[in-house]
Order: sequence, then C-alpha cells, then structure tokens
Amino acid sequence: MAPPAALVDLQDPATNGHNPAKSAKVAAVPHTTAVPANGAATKQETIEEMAGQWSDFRFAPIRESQVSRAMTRRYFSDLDKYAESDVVIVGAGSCGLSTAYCLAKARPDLKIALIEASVSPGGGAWLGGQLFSAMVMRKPADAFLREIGVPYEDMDANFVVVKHAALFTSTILSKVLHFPNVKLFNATAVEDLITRKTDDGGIRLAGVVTNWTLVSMHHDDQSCMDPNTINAPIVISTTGHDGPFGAFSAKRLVSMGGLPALGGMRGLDMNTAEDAIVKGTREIAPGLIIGGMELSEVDGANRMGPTFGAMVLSGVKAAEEALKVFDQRKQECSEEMAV
Ligand code: 48N
Repeated sequence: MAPPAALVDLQDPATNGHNPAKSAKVAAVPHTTAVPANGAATKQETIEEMAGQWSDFRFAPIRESQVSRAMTRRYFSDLDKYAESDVVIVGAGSCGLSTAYCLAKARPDLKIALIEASVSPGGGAWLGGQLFSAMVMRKPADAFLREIGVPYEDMDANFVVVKHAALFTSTILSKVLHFPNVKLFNATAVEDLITRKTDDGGIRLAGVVTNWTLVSMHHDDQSCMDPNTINAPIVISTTGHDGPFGAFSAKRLVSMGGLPALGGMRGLDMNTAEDAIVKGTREIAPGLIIGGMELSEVDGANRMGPTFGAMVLSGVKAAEEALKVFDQRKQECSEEMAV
C-alpha cells in the first residue's frame, strides 16, 4: 500500500503551514490521487510518468517559511507532548530499538520517548564484527527476525546470518518509527537522570535530563548551557558498554550512590555472555531498567563480540520488565503532583 500522503493545510492563512491538531489526521490515500486541504483531488504523478518528461519538469512552489514551520512546529509540539512520557528509552542501538518495538506493539496507549545521542540511530548494529557486513544471531533470536520480517540464512541448528547488519537495523528502525506512540529524539543526549528519594533513602527514577548532543560535548569549553527534561515513571537504559557515551545510566547511578560500583565488562565468551545479558535484563533501581551491553558494565558480564541475539532478546525482556512495574511506578509518580 502506498505510504499515506501527509495532509498539510497550506490554504489556512491563520496557520500558514503546519497545524499539529489538523494535519495530525494523516490520511492514507491511493498513490494516484492526493486530497489537499481545499478538498480538490489532484492526480499524483508516478515516477514512471515522470521518466523522460524532464524538459518542462518543475516542483510545486513553496515558501521557505513553510519548510521552517513544517519542521519547527512539529518538533516543538512533540517536545511539549513528550515532556511527560510514560517510558523513556535511552539509546537507540539494537537493544533500545528492540525494546521500543516490543513496548510500542504491546502498549499502543503508552507515550514512548526514544533518546539517541547520535544523529544516526542504530548504535553498533550497522555492521557485524570488524566492519564486516554480515550479522550473526544465535537461535532462538531468529524468532525476532521473523517477527519483524528480516530474511536470513539458516546455517544450522544453532545460528542464522543476516546478509547485512544494516538490513536488520534499517528494518527495526523503520518499524519503530512507524509506531504512532514512539517519538525518536536523535542528536539528543541524556546527560543526567531525574531522581526522587525513596522512603528507605534510595533513588527512584522520575525521568531524564537532555541536551543537544553537540551541546553536551562542549560543556567544558562553553559557559553553562542548561539542559531540558522529560518526566517518566520508567527509564530503560540501553546505552551500550563503556565508551564516551556508553553505560551512561549505570555510571550515573554509581556516582549518585544508587549502585555501589560498576561490575565492569569482562572478556569475550559468547556462550556465557549472551545468556547472562538476556537473563539479567531487569529493573536495577526503582524506575530504571538496564538492558543490552550497558548491563555488562553493571553485572560484570562477559562480552559476546559480533553476535547480536542477546541484544534483541534483552530488548524483549526489557519491555516485559517495564510492563511488570509500570502501574506501580506510574502511581508513585502521580502521587508527586497531578499535572
Ligand atoms: O549498540 P549500542 O552501543 O548498545 P546495545 O546494547 O544496543 O548493543 C550493543 C551491541 O551493538 C554490541 O556492542 C555487540 C553485541 N558487541 C558486543 C561486544 O562484545 O563488543 O547502542 C547504544 C546507543 C548508541 O547509539 C549511543 O549513541 C546511545 O546508545 N547512547 C546515548 N543516547 C542518548 N544519551 C546517552 N547518554 C547515550 N549514551 C549512549
């Protein structure tokens, strides 16, 4: 089916462009007709009809401010909408994307904010090991590939191979972005956690602190550039193993005294590592679930190297763990103040 043609009400002088309430009604129209705001159906070209007709080709006219408003009004209405989210997922690598997919599919009623520091989501899953193309997943993670429709070579009873890691990552990213209840904020870093003290003197998560990633990288050479915030009863952190941005929430929890110390990722052992990451994916502190390779830094789990089954199944488990505690954490947050 042709992708829905977004309707932007260009005729309304009052908005002169994007009106989040109105143009949110995206209608899927057959690809040969479009129905702009004035209701007059116009024929939509196909690329076959365009071929060879370039001499009098021209785009429909536009004013630059329409482009600016189409971007800014949507972005700022999203910031407003997701300022209070149900779940924040930090890190859109293979684990974070799998988590977002499972959560959004299971609970279309939840508002899910996916925060990714890089301009390009996907983390380490665009390539296999040592920049090679193929991606290996050990069974039973092939079930996730069938779930999202990624073809693979079934090598034998034990593992499968996706011909290019980018085929997996582009597919899961596309699936996640299609969910109406997921908003990806990329080029955006979580640079702190919103916390509350619990009755026993511990820490409960109540959201995340964000900034443009490029701003986060220049706090040392610019005067204070304060962050923004997103409140949420559940934060799922999948920021990868240690590195400039890695293991963010685990490291921050230790620095706040919410975790005694990092376990530190251990040496490579595929058979030990993948089981430990999937089975260990859990709520580390009230409101904070950690999955994927970030968990290896918490538990001192081995690394698995270039096999990705644990990332997707850790995502499946992270979504499950989040839904187990969601109502309780939501209740704790709502007792703070009604907003
Ligand atoms: O791909 P990663 O790094 O992390 P995972 O856990 O999704 O997948 C790990 C996997 O790629 C491996 O490392 C494989 C299996 N190898 C294992 C091994 O033994 O070497 O994705 C984490 C994402 C990245 O896109 C980061 O940019 C992002 O998280 N990120 C952040 N985003 C927002 N705010 C932050 N503070 C932040 N820190 C990291």
